[in-house]
Amino acid sequence: MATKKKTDILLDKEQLKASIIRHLRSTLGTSEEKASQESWWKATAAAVNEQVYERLTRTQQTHLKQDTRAIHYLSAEFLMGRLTSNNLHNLSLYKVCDEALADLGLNLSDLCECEPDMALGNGGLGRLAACFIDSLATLSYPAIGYGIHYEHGLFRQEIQDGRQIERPDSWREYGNPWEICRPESVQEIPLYGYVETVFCDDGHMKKVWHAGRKIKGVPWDIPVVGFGGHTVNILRLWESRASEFFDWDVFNAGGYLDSQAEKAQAETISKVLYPNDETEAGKELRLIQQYFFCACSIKDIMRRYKRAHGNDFSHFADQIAIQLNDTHPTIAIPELMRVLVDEEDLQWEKAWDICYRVFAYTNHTLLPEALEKWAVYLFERVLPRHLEIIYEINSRFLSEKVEPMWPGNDAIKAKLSIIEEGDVRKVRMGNLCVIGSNKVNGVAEVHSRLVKEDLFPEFDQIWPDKLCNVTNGVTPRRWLLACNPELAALYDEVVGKEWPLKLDLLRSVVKFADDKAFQKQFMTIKRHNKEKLVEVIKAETGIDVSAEAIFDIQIKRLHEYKRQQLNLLHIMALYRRLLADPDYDMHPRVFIFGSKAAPGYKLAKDIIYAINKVAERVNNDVRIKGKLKVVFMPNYRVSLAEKLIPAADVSEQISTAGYEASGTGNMKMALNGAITIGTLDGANIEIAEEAGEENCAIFGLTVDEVKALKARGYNPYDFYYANSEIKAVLDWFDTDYFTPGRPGELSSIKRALLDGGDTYLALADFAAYSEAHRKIDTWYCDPSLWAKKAIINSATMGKFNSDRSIEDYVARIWGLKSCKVG
Ligand code: 8GP
Repeated sequence: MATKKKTDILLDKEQLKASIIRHLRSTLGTSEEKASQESWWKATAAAVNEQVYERLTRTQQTHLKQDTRAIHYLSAEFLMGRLTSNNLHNLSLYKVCDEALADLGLNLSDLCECEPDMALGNGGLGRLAACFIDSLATLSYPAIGYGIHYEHGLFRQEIQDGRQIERPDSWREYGNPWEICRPESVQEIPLYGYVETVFCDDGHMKKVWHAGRKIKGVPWDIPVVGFGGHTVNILRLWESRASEFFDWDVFNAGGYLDSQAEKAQAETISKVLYPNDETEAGKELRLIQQYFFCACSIKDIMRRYKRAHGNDFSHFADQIAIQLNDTHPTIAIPELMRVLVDEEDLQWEKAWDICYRVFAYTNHTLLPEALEKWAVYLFERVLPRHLEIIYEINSRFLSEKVEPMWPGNDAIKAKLSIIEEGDVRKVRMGNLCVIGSNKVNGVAEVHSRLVKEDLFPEFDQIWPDKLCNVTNGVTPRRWLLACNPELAALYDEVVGKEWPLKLDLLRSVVKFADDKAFQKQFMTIKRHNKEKLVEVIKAETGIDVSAEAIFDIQIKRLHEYKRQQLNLLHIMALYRRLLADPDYDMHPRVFIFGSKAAPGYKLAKDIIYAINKVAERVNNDVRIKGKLKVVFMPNYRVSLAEKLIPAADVSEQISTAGYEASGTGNMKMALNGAITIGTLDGANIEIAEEAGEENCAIFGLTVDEVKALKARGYNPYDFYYANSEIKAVLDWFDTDYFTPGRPGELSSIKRALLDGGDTYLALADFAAYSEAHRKIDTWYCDPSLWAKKAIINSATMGKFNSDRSIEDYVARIWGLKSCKVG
């Protein structure tokens, strides 16, 4: 008999049961008779952690011994969701745990519901980071994620009388079994103060930053279990605390209360995630958050490097790669320069060469309001030494790169400079990122093209090989294996059990797309998932929907460019058609939304209100015979997405072309057999390439047409007067039809679409969108045709495995070697 490898999972059902009970008693301090569901969940997590920790230690030992190059993924957001089912799946323990708990009279899915989501991110960018660290561990790459241990993640959304109300999210109020505090790796971070120029004995000049205060950074490690359970990497999140350094000074001066204030201030830094998606906040606290986690992470990276290489920095850039997830961690560039030049006494040129080779930057959006800029006066106060360093980087860049290429061209210099001139001078973090990184990537083909052509064209001229593409991906472990167990089991049967690692294997399923028996199996699974969602909808909203209907889902942050308002206009148009003709020919449809709006984004919140008000009216109107339902699911989050996505028939991906960098919900829904109704934007283009355009409902203006229309001068009134349906629907917003007794409550939407100029061209795309929906309806009425398209969509999404994205990063940017943990 073959002997088991060390990494094999050794637990059987009885052992797991015994371990859970042992933890229930000795870790949770309770008994089988008294234990709450929550205690059982934590005892289960503790039992699983025995497996996790052993593998974590083994991984760290292997990485230390092999001393290979590692990637450090710096991100202000990691939208992890829940970890229990994910960890069980990745350790191949899910089934055995399910059975062990059943023996104990418990249900694993119910226990999983006890776990609060780790919502330490806003949306796409944060969820991408979570998928990437899953893939890095799965592919056995030495990697560490660095971020912020927010006490409060993204706000919990309540809906009161149709309006979004934000409530604090307290994900770790009662403890989180998946995190480990590491007091042995605490860091101290300077802030404020002044810079002194010191002349050393040997005559050379040195800059010394005298900090005004220091903040303690306490690391919390979340183990990241790769699929197969061999590699367990970590996600290290920094929590801010008051440092004794400062407290004692104040305390000794007799200012106990002040010391309390300092403590509160220090702890404020990691208190809450900024709830902005794609817009910058420009607040001092946010700059400090960014510096805090970057400085802690750079210190941590230095400590590890020095453990192996001492003060010899000649190998630094060979050993260390740092990925900047958007501009939020840009300050890591001048911070590494500061450490190398001021603290390690490297010459500027040497330090810059190292920095340049270490850093790479991913851009996630073209929206100008997302490119971060900080007032110079703020920088000077909070990070005085960094401002000097940025000036030096800028002056060398302008004289060495810009002047030779565009001699005497001040306009280009002004455009490319890290410093923006004006009433308030500003530091442009995007420019600093491009100048300080050896690679810059966009997140889908079309987005990367626009980054090159529209956002950074001159940088592309200076460094023709710097700008590149890595199309996003999603982890098939969470987004198919765990969230859609029936479909996963079907794929196990048809293509074997390797597909969660090699998603391309699903392509062989295409040959069954016409097979009636397979279609039946596939659509029965979809039906089951829809029936489960019917229950969730009822429980969460009280709304009755039928699984007979087409489930049409738009789930993503609320933003005008994502065009939930276009979806709403079309729903209202359908409602009108049904009122005008109760026999209007359409298959029953349920439109489902899940979306949070940034708390300060008034129009986005108005759109949520309008969706809810239209829903109320439509859902209770007996005249339309239940043909149309509208559901707004409150508090959209990862764990809710896991229930919605497997039940989607139609995936709404309707951004104005050129604005959605990639999208990743589009990939998840198609993978689970939904048909995309979408514009040729972001990764939709690549999805349509893979699935075949005939299997998607593509509509609307293309990127080039959007540009051309805007250049010609777009006037939404042209569409308002030319299309009577658009006019009627828009005029409806001014009445009290959806808000009885309160006319005008929804008028802001009409105003934005007409007088506001309809920035995102909803009216221009309306007719095409409506036509695409008719096509969807016709397809659905032919069950075999629909099943075929759904199957092909699911089977052809192999490209969008985040493992493929990671291999692209490795090949194009990071140059890592995988490091098998034995
Ligand atoms: C998002 C993009 O909007 C989305 O298209 C893309 O799929 C995702 O990033 C991952 O690449 N961008 C953001 O989430 C974003 O810019 N957020 C920052 C302000 C927090």
